[in-house]
Amino acid sequence: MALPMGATAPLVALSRPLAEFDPEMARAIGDEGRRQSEKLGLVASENFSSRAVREAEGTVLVNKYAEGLPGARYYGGCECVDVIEDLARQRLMAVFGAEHANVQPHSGAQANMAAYMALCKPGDTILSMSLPHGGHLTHGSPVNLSGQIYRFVHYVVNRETERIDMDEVEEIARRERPALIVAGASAYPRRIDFAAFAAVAERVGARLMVDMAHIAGLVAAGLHPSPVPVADVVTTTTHKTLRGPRGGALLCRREHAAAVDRAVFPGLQGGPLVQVIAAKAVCFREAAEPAFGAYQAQVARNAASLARAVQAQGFRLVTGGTDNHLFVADLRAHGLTGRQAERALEQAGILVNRILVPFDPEPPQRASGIRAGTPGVTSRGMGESEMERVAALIGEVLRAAGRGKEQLVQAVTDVGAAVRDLTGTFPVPA
Ligand code: DSN
Repeated sequence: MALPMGATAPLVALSRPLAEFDPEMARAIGDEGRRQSEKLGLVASENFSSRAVREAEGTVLVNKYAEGLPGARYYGGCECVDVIEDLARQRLMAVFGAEHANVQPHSGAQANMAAYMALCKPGDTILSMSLPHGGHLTHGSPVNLSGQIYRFVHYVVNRETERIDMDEVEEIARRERPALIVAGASAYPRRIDFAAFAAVAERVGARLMVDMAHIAGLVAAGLHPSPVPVADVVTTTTHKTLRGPRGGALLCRREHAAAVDRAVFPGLQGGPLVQVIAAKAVCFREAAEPAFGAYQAQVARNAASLARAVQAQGFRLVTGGTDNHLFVADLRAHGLTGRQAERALEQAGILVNRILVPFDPEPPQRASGIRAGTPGVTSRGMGESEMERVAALIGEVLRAAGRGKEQLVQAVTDVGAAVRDLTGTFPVPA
């Protein structure tokens, strides 16, 4: 980088490239890039953001404080970041047809807490999906702040169908009279009937919040019914199917706008991460393009194809399949825990995560299932024929893991080579 003649020592020091100033960190980041590229990432909540998204995040915006909202900040010099945050808000509202948006939450967890804070008082009853049945930690788990501030009660899936049973949701809602009902999940492979949730909420006098973090990309593309017209507040992350930077956002009806904005700041957060807001705005622009719809349709086709092929390998899928971007395989019949399966697959370069299946007898550290999704492999350009190959590789590793150490070592060698071949053919976005 060209520095002015006579630049002072501090300026010279602050202008050193990362690789020169901190080679140890540059190497670690480079290693992570190689890992992402060489492994087959099937973690359902991960994706590969575009170069434009990453460029927006790695900018001078990291230098700016901007507490408050566009036009009403607590710092001077916010005229440029006001433009950035307004672009993000407007684009997000346009993608989902919402009346109001807040793009400041640092994460989905923060967005969920903001929604509770906007709609409830401490101690209020909230009805949400049980975590072992596909819900989320921030939907009232006792180890999460949400479960400590509010009185959460939970619905579970039906034992036979493993799907949400709206009659049971209504029965609990009538009994418990929650102030808020939460719909949305992090490991539920089926379409969620948000309109039915809204009807129950209306009948029992509750508000409805939807956490659409996992399916936001599918919703944006019209491939999953949108919660926005029927929910009081919708929360999301921006990095899963939506394929943006890591972060959160809220959408709501105009009547809740002030409460939602106040809950985010000053309720929960201080200065927003303006560099992430800029990257979110780029992601929302991508989400408005026709290519994004085609990508989401391929995510869903790939998930259906991978799920079918894994099933054909003899594995039981929770609910028998998928309507969205992910599936959950129950490994109990194969004598494997989720943790054993996750580890065996990782040795072969295939990344999934262990997960509880409905009515799981195992604790979460072991779990009986694995969750896999297709947002990442679809961003790499893989299609249905690759999904069939991936399912065969998964089957080979898991069958070998069930047989014993020696068989697993051989399978890991063979499958590892096939994974390297596949990931070499389908590179990650530059
Ligand atoms: N941790 C995310 C997931 O994997 O689903 C949800 O926050």
